[in-house]
Amino acid sequence: MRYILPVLFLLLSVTLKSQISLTIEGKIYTNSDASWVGVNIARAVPTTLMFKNNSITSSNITGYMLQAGDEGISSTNNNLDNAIITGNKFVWKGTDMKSITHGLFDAHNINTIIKYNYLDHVPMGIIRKSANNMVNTSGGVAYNIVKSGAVGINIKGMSNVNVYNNTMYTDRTTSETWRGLIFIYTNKDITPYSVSHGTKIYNNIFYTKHQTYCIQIDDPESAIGLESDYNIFYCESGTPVFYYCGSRKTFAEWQALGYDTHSKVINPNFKDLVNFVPTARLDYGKDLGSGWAKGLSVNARWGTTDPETANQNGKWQLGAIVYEEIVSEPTPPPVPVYSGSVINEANPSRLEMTYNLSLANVIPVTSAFTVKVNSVARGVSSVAISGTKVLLTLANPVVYGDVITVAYTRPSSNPLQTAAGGLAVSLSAQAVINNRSAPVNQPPSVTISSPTKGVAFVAPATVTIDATTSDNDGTVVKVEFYNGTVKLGEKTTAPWSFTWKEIKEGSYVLTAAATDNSNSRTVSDPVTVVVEKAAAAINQSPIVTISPPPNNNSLTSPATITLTAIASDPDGSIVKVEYFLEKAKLGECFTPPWSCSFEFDNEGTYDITAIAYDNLNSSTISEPVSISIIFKREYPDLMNLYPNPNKGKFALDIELQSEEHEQLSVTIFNLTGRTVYRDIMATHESNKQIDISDSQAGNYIIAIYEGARILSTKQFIKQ
Ligand SMILES: [Ca+2]
Ligand SMILES: [Ca+2]
Repeated sequence: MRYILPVLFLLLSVTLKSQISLTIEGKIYTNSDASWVGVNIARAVPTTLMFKNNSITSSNITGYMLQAGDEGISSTNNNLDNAIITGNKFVWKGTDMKSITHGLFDAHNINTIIKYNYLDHVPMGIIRKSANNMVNTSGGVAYNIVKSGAVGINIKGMSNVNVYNNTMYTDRTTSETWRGLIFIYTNKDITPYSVSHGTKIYNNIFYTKHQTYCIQIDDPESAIGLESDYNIFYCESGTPVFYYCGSRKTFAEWQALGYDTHSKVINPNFKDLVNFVPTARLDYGKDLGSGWAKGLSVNARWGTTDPETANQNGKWQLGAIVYEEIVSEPTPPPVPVYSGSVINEANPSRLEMTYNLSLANVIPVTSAFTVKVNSVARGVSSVAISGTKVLLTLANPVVYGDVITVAYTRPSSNPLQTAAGGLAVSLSAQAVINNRSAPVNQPPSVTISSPTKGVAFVAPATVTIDATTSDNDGTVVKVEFYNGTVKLGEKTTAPWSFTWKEIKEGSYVLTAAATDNSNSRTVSDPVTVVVEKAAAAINQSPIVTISPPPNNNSLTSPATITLTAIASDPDGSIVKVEYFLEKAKLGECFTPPWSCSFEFDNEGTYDITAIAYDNLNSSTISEPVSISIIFKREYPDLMNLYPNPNKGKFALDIELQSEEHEQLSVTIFNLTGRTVYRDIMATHESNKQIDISDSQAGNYIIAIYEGARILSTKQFIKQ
């Protein structure tokens, strides 16, 4: 009967291809027999095995503590595929360090999940093995604590074993073990060999007290597909060491082989060597996906129920123990604080806003910024970010003295922010430092456009000086006019013209000095003008005739003759009349009517002349008048003038003695001898209407000439 049941099961399984379930949970196995062979899991038929929360304590020096699979190729291979072995505690109490007791033995099955187990002093900890090149497609060895064995995890002739988040510790000396905490090698027990490809070693803690191997790769075949990274290695007595295809490697040499690039050599600082809880989170791990996210809690204990677990949280932690998520208020990222803005001389179109933190290269739209220059909006063409600065390119550059403000309105998309996400707040108009330097004032220009060089003037001259001015960057506010160093005058408004009067003869150097609104002054090129002496006016000589004394044909010697000169000057006045007999001066008079009386004692005929002098001392000699002191005869009065006195309009009647007179003319003088009227008498004209009403009131003399000879004179009064 004992043998029939397995046969029946076998028949059933073959016939029905049935899959049975086997759960072994919460059992305590204690055996102190050195030859005990361990707990052997039945596997005659395909079995879904759950080996959970059991405790095995033994001292056996060979064999197994748990045998969940075949030692060699067998018809029962794979009957325990997909087994789950979890939460168990294995304590070996033997003393012979050379013992090869297999702890958790799982061979010739694939995809086993071996989790949350605690192995203490077990000579050969966890074994995954096949002799026929088995390849796992899932499962793995994860979150186990393996303490003080000769080997931690043994992989022999089986591919794709995942070794994740285990805590492995050994205090064995190099003489007490020659194997690594992980030992991978080709199964050469039978031919053909069975290989160990594709082992993945992530997030584990390797702690050796002495320099025993952390990872041991026994042959090149076992390095094929090997991945190892994000682990912690620590050795109390030097660099962690590795074994690779016959050579001992330091950690650096191991890394040089391409392994554990991101791994660290640090002390995990276990709180104790019982529960192996690190003092602090070891946040250096690789995210292995949700299927591997649940580790052992810091409170995990082994008994007959599940050890407490904890989910990975935040950055993955290493080793078997995972700290619970620390729930705390998220600290908001610091907000970048605006500190000021400036526009510099070197780039007058660029407004630089500065914050106290570096900004991410997230560019807000230009409309998020409002720039005003002298209260007028100035376009923003583009926005750039450089470190702590926001660089706004303005549509036009600013100039010296511009008053500039910048405001920022946080847009809904792409606001100013730090890489950590701290958002800059909106800003009302902020003053911008304008570092543009003052432009250098350009002096005004000035030239004298008139007069031009060499123009001649005649004294007394009047010269109008015209200045032409300009100022490229301002206005001319004053022009001063100079003769040499002597200022003639100035103007403060255009036209820039100055009239200089009463200039005497000479040569003059004229300049004009223009001053602009920035008080810059420019002096024009000089213009030399010459004022020439006025040409002397040609003085016209006086006119003088002697009015013959009446009855000069009938004078009886001795006779007193009063001579009267009719003297006038076209451009001046008569100042003196002298009378001569031949060359002998008879006398002179200084006032009109230029009459002098002379005594003639001797009979005879005398030629008398008069010389009239004008105010410029020019003189004219009259025609001589011949006087005969022999005869006595009356001289007829030729003319009658009426009315007399008059207002300048009067009639003149002339009674001619004969018709043999030559051309007659009429001249009227004032008492200074100036001619005020002259006219020709037509032939046979005996009556004439005369009008000198424009002349001044006073005494006038009217004379009738025949040619140059005065025939008669008469005095009258104009009222
Ligand atoms: Ca200027
Ligand atoms: Ca004159």
